[in-house]
Amino acid sequence: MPVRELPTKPYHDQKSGTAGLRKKVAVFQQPHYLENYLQSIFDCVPELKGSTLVIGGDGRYHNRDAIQTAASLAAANGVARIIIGQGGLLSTPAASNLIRIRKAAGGLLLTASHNPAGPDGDFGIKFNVAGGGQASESLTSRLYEHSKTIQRYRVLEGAAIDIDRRGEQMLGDSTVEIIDCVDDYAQLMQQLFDFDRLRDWLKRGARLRFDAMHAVTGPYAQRIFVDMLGAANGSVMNAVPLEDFGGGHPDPNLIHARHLAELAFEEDAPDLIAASDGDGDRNMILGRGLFISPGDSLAMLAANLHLLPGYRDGVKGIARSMPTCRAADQVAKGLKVPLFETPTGWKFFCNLLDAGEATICGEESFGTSSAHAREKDGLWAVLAWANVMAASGKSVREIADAHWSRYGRHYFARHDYEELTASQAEAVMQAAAGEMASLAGKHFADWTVSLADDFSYRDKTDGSIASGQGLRIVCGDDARVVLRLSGTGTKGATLRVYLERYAHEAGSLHWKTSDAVAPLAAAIDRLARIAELTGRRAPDVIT
Ligand code: VG1
Ligand code: CO
Repeated sequence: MPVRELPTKPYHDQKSGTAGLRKKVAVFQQPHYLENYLQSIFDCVPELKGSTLVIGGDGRYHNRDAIQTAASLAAANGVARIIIGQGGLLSTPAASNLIRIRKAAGGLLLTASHNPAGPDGDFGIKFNVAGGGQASESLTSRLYEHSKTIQRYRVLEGAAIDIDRRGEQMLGDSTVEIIDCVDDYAQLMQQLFDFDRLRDWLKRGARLRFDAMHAVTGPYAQRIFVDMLGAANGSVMNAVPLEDFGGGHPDPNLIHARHLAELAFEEDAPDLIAASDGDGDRNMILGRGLFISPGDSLAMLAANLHLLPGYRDGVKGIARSMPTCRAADQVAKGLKVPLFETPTGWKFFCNLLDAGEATICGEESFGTSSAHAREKDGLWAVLAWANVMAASGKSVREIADAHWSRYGRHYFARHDYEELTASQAEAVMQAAAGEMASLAGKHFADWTVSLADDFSYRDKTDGSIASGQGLRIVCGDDARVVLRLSGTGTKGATLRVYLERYAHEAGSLHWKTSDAVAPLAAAIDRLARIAELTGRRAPDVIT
């Protein structure tokens, strides 16, 4: 099979967002669109030549075609070994793990996460570097710059591989290895969690329900929960990955997985109810009659992590993205370990994890994970909760109540205004930005502002500075509002408003979240003139 160098014309929109390049499928299907981006990766990351590359995706529409293209470019660009998940499937955390254990020089993760799939849906590609973490901001900007001038790409003519047949095949001079997508990941989970105890817990009657939402975690959950741990058949719902995710929206939150919230309030509800997203990096946790917000989940897992075999040495540090509520800060204080506050996006945790400074990390957007990988990990979070329950003998409700009475409770809600025009979204951000300089010391809802700024972050390891990461209005420990624009959407602009309120008096631990944050929602609406500038009466999604 000859290597061909083909001429191409650059596209000018191959700029990564919060987590990779995400576009409508039709954009990716334009001539040479994917090839251009892939060739930019091979040109900007010369270490890939002669090395190992991991390729896998969340199984969405266009995944299989894109994998053929990626393998052909990889072989033509001199990658020595290409490891691909059977059927083209690899969850994002499993891909991160494979890059680590196989000492790959990088990985191509074909996913648009929780965004809907199908011919009219979204597609995406994320390049992860050696060590398993997402490409840094500086690398993604180099890729973007390169993609704007690219003139040619290399392919292996007539290349085709059988991605369903396990074992080795040759592709030109490269070895392609098709592997079971679950094996290595399941092994990693066994090292971190007490599988005997979990098996026993389930045998003694604990009940688990996990919704894979017809996305990538189905085979992982089925293998781990049912085959290995002995959970009842039917514990895993929607376990078969489908190209269109069954027409659903695999974003595990109270809107898109409302059926799980309803299940949690049924009389005979399972003990632990959970879900993951399209590519397996997000998680949602519910107990009987109770939803655990992601910020609480991070804090509660951090407080209980020492109960789990993989974490007997305790927690070295906790990291959370800036908009994530500050529940974890209280735990860090209690454990006397550092708390790191980073910009939105998992890539900002990677240097802290590499340096061994953070053991557990989390984002309000249903992301939690630990130093075992360099991505957030949905099934890890579910197993961690199950293991804490099994080890402590407590229910989700008991764990939460004990936590809140010790540390206080952070009520948190995120209000999203979707598909705004860019100018509407900018107008809101500017209206708020214009107020920031004069806010300190003023009243905001029922509180007094202690700090108002535009968040920026300096990475201690590489000295890079990420600025413009969100406007925050902080009222001491009591309340906080953050405003930022989404970096993952593929249509219009999305404004995110993050509302947080802290309560620690005995009578204040069981309020309804929407009531608790209502004064903050009203105050930010006045300050940033959200309704007036967007013409929206209410957010589109509240999580
Ligand atoms: C969102 C979330 C962010 C998360 C990112 C990728 O980004 O807010 O916390 O890291 O999605 O998650 P944004 O810029 O739209 O707010 V995933 O599961 O899509 O890889
Ligand atoms: Co995801």
